[in-house]
Amino acid sequence: MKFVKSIVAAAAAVAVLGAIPAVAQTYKDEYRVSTVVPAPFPWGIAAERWAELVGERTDGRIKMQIYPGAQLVQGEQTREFTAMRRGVIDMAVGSTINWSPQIAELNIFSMPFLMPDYAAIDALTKGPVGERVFELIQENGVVPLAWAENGFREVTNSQRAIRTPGDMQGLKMRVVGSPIFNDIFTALGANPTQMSWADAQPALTTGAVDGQENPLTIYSVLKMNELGQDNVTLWRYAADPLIFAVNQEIWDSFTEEDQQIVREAAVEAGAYGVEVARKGVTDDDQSLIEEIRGLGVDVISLSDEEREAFVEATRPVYDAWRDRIGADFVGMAEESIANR
Ligand code: X2X
Repeated sequence: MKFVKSIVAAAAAVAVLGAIPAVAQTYKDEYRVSTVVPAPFPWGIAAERWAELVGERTDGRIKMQIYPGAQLVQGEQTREFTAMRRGVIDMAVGSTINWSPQIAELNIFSMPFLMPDYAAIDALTKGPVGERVFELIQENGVVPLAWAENGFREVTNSQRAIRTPGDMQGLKMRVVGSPIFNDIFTALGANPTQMSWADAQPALTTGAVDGQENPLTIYSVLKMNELGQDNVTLWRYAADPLIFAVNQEIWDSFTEEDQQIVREAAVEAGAYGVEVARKGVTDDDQSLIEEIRGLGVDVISLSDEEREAFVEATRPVYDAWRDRIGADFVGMAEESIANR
């Protein structure tokens, strides 16, 4: 009888304990999602799609609110990853460039002229390099879910057409937040200044800088031609994928069902984001490039030979950063690209 009683008591305890997670399942009023640029930039579109899909599929249980302009870190986009790790930011769709100060391996996508085409970007994000990057992010206390894309970063300026490294001589260039960009533009003879996106826009408007580098989708949404950026050189020297990620504690607070919804929505939004980011700027579809030419902008496509001169000029930077990032990891990337 005693035995039966204790079984009943144990069963009751299990029932109560079992019920606790469901009862205790709480949600925040909103989950704060950080991005640098909003819609209609492809980056913002990808983030919005993620939020929409999650909202629909959780019947509003998980409400994601997008905070563009890296405003949750006062515009300092290179602090986004740390803020997400600490829970100041719940979720983010972030550029590999902006998170590279915390995870050196993310500089792989900024290695000059490593990725010649879109298949090369895919070979990295969808292969062992991408897997390793996700492991590293996870080890840093953030849950990575999916990839999207900012795009190939093309160089623009207000002064002159750029066809050779010599044309870059002395140009004041705004560069993004990893020191590898300073090294690349210094090697090319330009005069780089690192600044946030928030500071870059006024700097371009006032002419404090001569030029910048960003995907053509960014150029076109921002109408950079109206800011005097009427020389564009397509050189595909680097590209930044985007990563969808969630703070670990927030992730752990979700039920398995919710986790699955959030992850699948990120994968879908990421695929859509890549599609939008590549529209009009691929070998098969040059419509955005033509549209920009139509505005009277000088858009130069480098020949292979011309491009090679830039590859040569930045080779010492590539070699130095191979050591900083890790020779094995860079070798893995080179191999994935060679076999794409
Ligand atoms: O700051 C930039 O140039 C941007 C918007 O492309 C990134 O956040 C990497």
